[in-house]
Amino acid sequence: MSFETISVIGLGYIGLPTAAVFASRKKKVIGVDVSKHAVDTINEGKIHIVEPELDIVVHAAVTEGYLKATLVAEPADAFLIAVPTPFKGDHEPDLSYIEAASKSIARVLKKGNLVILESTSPVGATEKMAAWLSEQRSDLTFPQTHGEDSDIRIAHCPERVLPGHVIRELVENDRVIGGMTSKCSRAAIELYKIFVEGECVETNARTAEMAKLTENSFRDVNIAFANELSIICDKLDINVWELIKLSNRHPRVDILQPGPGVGGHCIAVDPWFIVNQTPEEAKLIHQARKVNDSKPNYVVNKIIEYAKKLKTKQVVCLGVAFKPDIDDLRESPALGIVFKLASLGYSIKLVEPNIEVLPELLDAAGCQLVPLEVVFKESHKQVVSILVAHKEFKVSEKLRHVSPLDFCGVFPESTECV
Ligand code: SAJ
Repeated sequence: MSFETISVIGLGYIGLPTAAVFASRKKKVIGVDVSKHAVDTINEGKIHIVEPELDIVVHAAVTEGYLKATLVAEPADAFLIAVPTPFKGDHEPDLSYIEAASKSIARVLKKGNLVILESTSPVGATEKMAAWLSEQRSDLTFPQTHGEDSDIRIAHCPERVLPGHVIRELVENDRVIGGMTSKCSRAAIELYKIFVEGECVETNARTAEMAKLTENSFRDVNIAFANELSIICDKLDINVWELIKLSNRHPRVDILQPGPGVGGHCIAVDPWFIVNQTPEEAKLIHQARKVNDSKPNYVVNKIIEYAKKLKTKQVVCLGVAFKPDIDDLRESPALGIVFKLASLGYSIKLVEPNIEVLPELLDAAGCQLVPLEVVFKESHKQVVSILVAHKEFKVSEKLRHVSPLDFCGVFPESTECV
């Protein structure tokens, strides 16, 4: 198959880098998004999200004429859908963005096209997407009814890149390619081989969907284990960081790090897709979610306990991002901790080296963004707690000496670690 024009639907954290990398390989790329702001920004050669190196790749792709963004889908040889799959209600996956994206491309589909679902999805979502496409286009044949002879090829190829390292990981990581038929898989492999230097491994769509959910659930369960250990160790007066370091010296043990909870848009979301589909069976995965979701509350209680000891209502929180060395505050456990303390009448100062202006909601909650130096003034009259292991905190000798409540092992040898 020849892929000269590639369309990417959804120009967010995954779609935009993917579109830009295809364009950097001199393919004509049409990016489609419902946000006029995103479309206009990209067409100016700029980006509307934060990701290292992405600005350079997008700028080059747009100025050289290989990438353009539009609000309405146009014909192409291959379509990649990379829209969000959040959950709604009681952790039920919300496929409405995939449905809307499918309907938006159905109109321009033609015989020989390849459609790929990249969005992290519950098992069966690719089949649903195929059904939505076929409902719209009864003049075309699809793999669910015509197998290898279908006019349209369909596959699920989940993204697996780590925010902050997207451009490198897109190229270097192996890809799981799950076609609805073997011909579909082979077409998708050919497409990804345009820029993927890792291996493209063939499977079916359902296994590919489950592989992605499994990877993130594995990480969630491992972090839950570490978080549970941290609570047990606190009770037994053991330094959890030392404990994990020692245990990890075993050749077959590799425990992750405890923290104030699990944030971001993936690890805290994807395991629910498995729990939602198989609630009776997914007991461990469900319990891990509960352990990680309850950790911020545990942290709040530890801070309150310490504040009572110091007879203060002043708390300094170090870090608000959802993980170290990024500026992304969305779905951050630290944010939840800060809001809870503010609602209980604590006066909160925040140190977040990765942002310059406090988001409105934090401002409205009475929080103040301050430089790290503030911590060293009257530190005995305030609870200093580390919520994110940013590099700026790790190198501060002065910070080590104020004995902060360290919830993420910035100073692992300290006895105040919890
Ligand atoms: N965290 C811990 N302890 C650890 C590691 C992480 O508490 O030892 C916390 C982080 O602080 C953060 C959360 O977990 O709050 C998630 O961070 P992360 O770095 O583990 O993962 P994400 O959400 O940035 O990216 C994950 C990655 N998945 C895996 O590593 C299996 C990435 O490869 C996926 O592409 C991404 O999810 C996604 O989009 O699904």
